[in-house]
Amino acid sequence: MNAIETLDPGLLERLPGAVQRPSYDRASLSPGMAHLGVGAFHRCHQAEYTDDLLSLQFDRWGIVGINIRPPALADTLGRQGGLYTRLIRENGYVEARVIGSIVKVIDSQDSAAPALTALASPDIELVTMTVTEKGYCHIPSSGELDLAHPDIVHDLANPDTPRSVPGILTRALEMRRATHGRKLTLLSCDNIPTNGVILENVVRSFAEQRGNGLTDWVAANATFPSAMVDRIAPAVTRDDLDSVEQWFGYRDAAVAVGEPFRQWVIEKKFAGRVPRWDLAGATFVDDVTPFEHLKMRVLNGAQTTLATLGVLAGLEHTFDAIADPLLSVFVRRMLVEETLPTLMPVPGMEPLAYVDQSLGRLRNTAIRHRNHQIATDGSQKIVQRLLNPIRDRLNQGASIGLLSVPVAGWMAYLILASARFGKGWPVSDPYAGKVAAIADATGNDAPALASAILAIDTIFDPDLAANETFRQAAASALGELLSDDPMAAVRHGLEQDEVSRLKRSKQSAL
Ligand code: CS2
Repeated sequence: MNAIETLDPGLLERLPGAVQRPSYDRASLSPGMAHLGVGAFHRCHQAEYTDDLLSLQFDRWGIVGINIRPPALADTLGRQGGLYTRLIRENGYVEARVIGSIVKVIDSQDSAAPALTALASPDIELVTMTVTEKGYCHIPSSGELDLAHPDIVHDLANPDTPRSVPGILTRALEMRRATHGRKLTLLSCDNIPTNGVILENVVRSFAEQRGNGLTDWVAANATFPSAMVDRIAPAVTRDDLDSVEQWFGYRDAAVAVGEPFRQWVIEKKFAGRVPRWDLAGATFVDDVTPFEHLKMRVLNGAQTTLATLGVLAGLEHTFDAIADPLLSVFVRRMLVEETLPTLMPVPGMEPLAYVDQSLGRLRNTAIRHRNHQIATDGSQKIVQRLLNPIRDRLNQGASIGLLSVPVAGWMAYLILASARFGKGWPVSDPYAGKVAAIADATGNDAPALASAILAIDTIFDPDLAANETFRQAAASALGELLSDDPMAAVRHGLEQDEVSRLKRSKQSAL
């Protein structure tokens, strides 16, 4: 039997016909940008847009992929010369393409030195990043750098050997100033609100702490555009790797799987040259805010709602949760009744059509996005997905009964995982320990639990946490979610919404 071949540059010319390959001369592609956080999302999004652009307009825009956290890249992408298969899947449909835009990978998990050398190189004109919400070391409720964060404390004491994203980027900017002084665009591609502003905040605050005039240099030589990024690309599984081998006859350790839909809206705020991703389907705009609110509140809001409520209902994936008739009615009603009225007009998008398109995307059974994966780091996600729309609704004097249910869902998800409640699902969230301690100390008393969790002011801004309507809605939903019939919270949310709808329509008829 012949040994199975592994994807590498040598295999490019011999790929099966069903697999598309780069149409440009990859051997002459040189690095011009770096990316921090080479996960499934980057491989399905920025790297694919760049690959599209390179075949339309070849330029010096090869990507240097850097990981400062696990997994290591050397044994997967590294061995494959940066090549990987990107599968687009929708129910029974599969499209395969080998992406060539990553020209080099760097593992910098043990020491920041390799990352710093790459980021400080004069060849690099742009840094993009997907480092997850918590990578910014900011306080979710305020967007400011968390100076008490252990990695920030470490990095301020040891600025030459940083471990955090703000510490590494600031050190790289300092090295650029000291060596060649070239400008840099730093483009966040994470789902945090005003991601460019938050990135700029954390780098500026870190630089301020360093002193030495770095803040002025950064203000004059670096920009931090905001961006809205979108494509559902869950963590890759062994099954995905096996599928490529079965379908196409080669082994690829760095497969990425995404849905057909993709979108990228980028603020036009560049320090120098950037890739013309607008030629490849991205949109360059003056203000990303309306796009960002729409995406985070609708698509991501629906995902978080289905994830935590889905786990509580015993469901595994997003598509399982949205196939549940109750959850599906709930999530659509929540988005249409409560979320949509908080959105600004978005050029070229009809909000209701966007809701239905988003929910349609979540029904894709080939995208096996686990509810636990989306529930990961919920504390870093609920502000932009649920709490900001709740705040806007309260300011409008409007109902929040539906949006409060998934907020309680996040609380219940962490409470039930605690030793005292003992559901035993493994959770990963920087606030898991804090919520478990509250649960252990409080026991099964929903109002007391909700009250103690709402008092965490780094997540819940104090004005919002003090709002009686919100407190009551969260506490009552939490009580039901912790009961033997968790979906009662969802049913009651809908019933109450029905009552207030009837009241509203009677009033408007008078
Ligand atoms: C998901 C996102 O895990 C999560 O938090 O909600 O990764 C989501 O799939 C992407 O934002 C879609 O663009």
